[in-house]
Amino acid sequence: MDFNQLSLYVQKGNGAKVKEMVSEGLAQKVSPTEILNAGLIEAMAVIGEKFKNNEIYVPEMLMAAKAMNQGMQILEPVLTATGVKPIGKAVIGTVKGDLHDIGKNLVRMMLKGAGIEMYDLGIDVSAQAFLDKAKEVGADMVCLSALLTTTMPYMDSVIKEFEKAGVRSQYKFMIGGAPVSEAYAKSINADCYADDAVIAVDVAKKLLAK
Ligand code: B1M
Repeated sequence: MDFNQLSLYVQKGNGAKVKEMVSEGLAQKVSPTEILNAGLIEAMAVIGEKFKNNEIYVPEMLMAAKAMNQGMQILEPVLTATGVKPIGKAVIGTVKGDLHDIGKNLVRMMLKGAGIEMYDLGIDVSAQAFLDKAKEVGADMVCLSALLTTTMPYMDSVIKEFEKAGVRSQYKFMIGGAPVSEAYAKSINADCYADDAVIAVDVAKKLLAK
């Protein structure tokens, strides 16, 4: 499979071609993780770099993201296929003010594939919405994603909302996203930080086993 070509189609925002190539790859038994990493995620790294250097602007970034999401839709059933009994429930969302959802969707898919029942609140999610959903579904974990340095502090507000409601100790908090770090997680009293979606699975399993 030509991963470079797949990455170029994502970068150009050609969703139809991305879908076609991902489907062909799966039919040829190419590893879904390899398609994801070498084709799709790689493209977003290039796009991010080009945006930083003012070579492209928000509309191009948005088109690439849409094409990436189309590819991920084809990969989702393969990545989330699981025969295991549910090991816990988690609510996930991108925090208020933040519209980035590709990383969050990946984390959701991988956790679902690991047997965790996932409730996805989407993007731009308020602290109150996280709290309401966690209570409603009886979640074990709350997963927060942020991609902007300006929205990352809202993770603290979410945890504080749970503290204010007197229910903080009933939930484990996992946080992640490009600007987030282990040190930041500690500073806001989150239970853990995961660097990427694969690590998130390990971390979540350990947390839920406690
Ligand atoms: Co925006 N954007 N963006 N963007 N965007 C970044 C994040 C940026 C780094 C680009 C850059 O300057 N190089 C920059 C942020 C700078 C900063 O704050 N430090 C930026 C900016 C500035 C902006 C706007 C402000 C631009 C503007 O309007 N002037 C604007 C903000 C809008 C808003 O949110 N309010 C904006 C808008 C957008 C689009 C809407 C156009 C689009 C998003 C579309 C979508 O998501 N549906 C977009 C995109 C696509 C990007 C880049 C290019 C790609 C993000 C991505 O999907 N990466 C991004 C540059 C980059 O990341 N290199 C950029 C691929 C994805 C697989 O990785 O999301 O990091 P990631 O997720 C990883 C890990 O972080 C981790 O696991 C994931 C999988 O391995 N992870 C978790 C994520 N969440 C986790 C949760 C966990 C655990 C791990 O536990 C719960």
